[in-house]
Amino acid sequence: VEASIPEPQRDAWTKHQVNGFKNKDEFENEMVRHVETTLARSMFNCDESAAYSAASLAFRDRLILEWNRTQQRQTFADSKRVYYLSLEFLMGRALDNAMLNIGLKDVAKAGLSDLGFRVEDIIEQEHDAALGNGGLGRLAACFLDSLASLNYPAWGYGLRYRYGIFKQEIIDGYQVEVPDYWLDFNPWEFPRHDVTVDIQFYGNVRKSQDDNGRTTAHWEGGEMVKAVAYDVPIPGYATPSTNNLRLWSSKAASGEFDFQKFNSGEYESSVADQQRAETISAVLYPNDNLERGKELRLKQQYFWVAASLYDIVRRFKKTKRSWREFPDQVAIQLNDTHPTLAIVELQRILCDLEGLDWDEAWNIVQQTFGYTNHTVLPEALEKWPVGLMQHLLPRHLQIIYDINLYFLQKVERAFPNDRDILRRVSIIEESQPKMVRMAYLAIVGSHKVNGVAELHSDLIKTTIFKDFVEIFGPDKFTNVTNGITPRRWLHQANPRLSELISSKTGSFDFLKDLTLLNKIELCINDKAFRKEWAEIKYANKVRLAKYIKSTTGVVVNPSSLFDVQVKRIHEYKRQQMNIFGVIHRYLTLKALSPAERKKQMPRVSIFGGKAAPGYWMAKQIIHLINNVGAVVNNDPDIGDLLKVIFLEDYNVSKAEMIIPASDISEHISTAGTEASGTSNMKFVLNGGLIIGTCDGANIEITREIGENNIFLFGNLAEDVEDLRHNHTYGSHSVDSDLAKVFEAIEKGTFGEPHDFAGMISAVRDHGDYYLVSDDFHSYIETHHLVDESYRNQDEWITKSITSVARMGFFSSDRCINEYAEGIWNIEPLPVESKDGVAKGE
Ligand code: TH1
Repeated sequence: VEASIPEPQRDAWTKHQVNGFKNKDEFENEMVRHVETTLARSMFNCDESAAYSAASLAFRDRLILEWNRTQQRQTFADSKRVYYLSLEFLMGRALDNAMLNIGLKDVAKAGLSDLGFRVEDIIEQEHDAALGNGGLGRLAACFLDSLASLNYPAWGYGLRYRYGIFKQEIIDGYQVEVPDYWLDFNPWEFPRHDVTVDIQFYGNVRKSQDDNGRTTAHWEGGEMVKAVAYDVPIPGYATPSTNNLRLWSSKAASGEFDFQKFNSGEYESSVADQQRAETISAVLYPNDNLERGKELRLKQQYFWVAASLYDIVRRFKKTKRSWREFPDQVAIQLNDTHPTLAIVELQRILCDLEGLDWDEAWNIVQQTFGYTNHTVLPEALEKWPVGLMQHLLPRHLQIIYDINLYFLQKVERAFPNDRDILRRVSIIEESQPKMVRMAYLAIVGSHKVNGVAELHSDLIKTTIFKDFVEIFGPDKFTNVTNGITPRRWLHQANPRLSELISSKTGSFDFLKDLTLLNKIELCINDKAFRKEWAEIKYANKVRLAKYIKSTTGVVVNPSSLFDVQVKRIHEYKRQQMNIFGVIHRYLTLKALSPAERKKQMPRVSIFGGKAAPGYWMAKQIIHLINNVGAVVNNDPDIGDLLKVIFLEDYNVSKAEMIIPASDISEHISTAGTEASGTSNMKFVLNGGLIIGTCDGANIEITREIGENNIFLFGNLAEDVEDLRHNHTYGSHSVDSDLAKVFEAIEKGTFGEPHDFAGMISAVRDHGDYYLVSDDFHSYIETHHLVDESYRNQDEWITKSITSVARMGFFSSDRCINEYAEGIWNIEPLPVESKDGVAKGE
């Protein structure tokens, strides 16, 4: 049905066009209106929470208008769009970001002040949107910010989990998980009850033949679940472009209840059906860099992928183009292998539903998809049992077998004398049980495969995907080094630093072109600038110290060297090496005379991060950190010389406070294991130095900022294999300093030694897979260098300013432009702003 208003009535619409507030007065007007009508409250019961709600609703109204205009503009332009498929979007808070991107934070600040509130307190009211685990989910969020800011026609597609990543509490030194129910009041999402897709599971496949002998597959029976769209507006910075993030929520397909069952008295089973359907989008799997192969996870993946593809295809069909043009209109990026079934689903739509023949369909599929790999850890590479796939998605398994057959035939023709290569590259692993290798399927079904930092992209080409480079040639494999959005990670997290930089560079243009930061290197000898630089860092440390006092009760001295490691707890990230190093420092301090002690550089070791609930070793690490803190922080011999802090429930909004307060941060993964890392970029951008291994993006950071400005240590990726081999077959003994640390733990210095036996034996008795002992000596030595360097504050500040000046490369804007040009082949859509000036390229 045509829903457009007829021409004669349109005048009335134009006359009443809504525009949203533009100044303080109009903002206040909107605030009061929302408090009194939308929220049904008044000035007599408007607390900070209500003020947050009203302010968000006022900003949301503005966003919706630009969002509608952006969508109309994109539809009208009819150009190619990119769809970013990610199971995780770690968005954090939206209000501050909306204020800054729209450019009305000052207006809001003044308006809120008139109404009796401080803008900082109101921003603090918001609950983080935490639909992700760590780096992979936050990367997706940074990408959305850049896509909108650069005016690319782009949509994100994800799942609307009812529970995001759990909240972490620390009780008696142990991690306790609490569910994160975040949807109570969420002004940033719009339910689209009219945008739904029915998703099929289970059932069976029937084949029919037409008069021409053409066979068609029919997927029949099974279960239906309904996908309902929820849309989240994504504002660009300093542009009216507002893109869409569409999150799918699951519901029972037959309305509220199965009425027949309900009426016949089977209340319980009809409610159970409904609950089973809603379970699909109920909870985010809390594993980072680990795949556990649960059926519900596969259901989530197909549910989200099928709904998204239906939506994308529906949009394409409206353009009435021929299928051949699909890849000219649509680019789909797979954020890791989690959405790989999209490849199979598009092939199914084209062959089974639209009647294209296999080769033509497969051509379209391959041209449409790009696949980003984020890890080489074997335990994170997705594999699904063939039996499970057969049961849940019978038609998809057939298609996977056909894709594999044609692929292997091609390989056989190209490598006629190599029997083993077929076994190695087969999408089906011939194990017991047989498994579908999702990364291989993703490679075969995409036109480009990229890693996320140079070292990582090189590693995948020479290790896990080596055979595929031989088969497809090297051009299919490329690198796009990760980036971060300077809007959130500089301007929002560190407003005073952003202000100072703008005073020297002449404007806030560096937030759109981060390479402009290089201008501040010219101010390196400007005394006042350096002083202000140091004062800002100190003020950020004071703020963090206050937070530490209020949440842990521990008083830390803001003049100490703040040493931060905040990220998911994982053996490969080596928080265990850090805490062993802290224990070594403690033992060393204890052995000094009081006079010698006074000469040492005071430190605060700050940890934060969640352990996956089933990751026993990671939980032991958290426990040890807390126990060490309990001893060290209360030792009168030590005082301010060493404090050990574990910050509970590390998340995006806490990162925005912690990162600007760091002097040095730790990025110390075993070489070759951290694909990129992105917090390393955030710390340096905020004037913190880093200590790290030659891994992931640390290497490119070093290249950009210069090796004098970073503390690198440890073995190289190329040596890891040999070292591991020696642990197993050669003579191998634990580093002598580390042995003393183990001795102290085993004596009971930090509580019940038995609690930490696993951590010690992993290094001493089980091959030290993560090379903690191999790197320990150089780690400790490098920390001495850090202490010495920090003593010379003048030198330290020079390093800090120089590093920030040279961080331009790590903007996610650069990263998105590389994807757009090298993988998606899309252009930004120029925007006419209301004053008639064209923005965007
Ligand atoms: C992370 C990588 O570990 C990290 O190095 C990288 O900077 C980040 O992705 C962004 O590229 C990954 N997170 C996950 C999460 C899951 C599975 C694999 C990875 S890799 C669930």
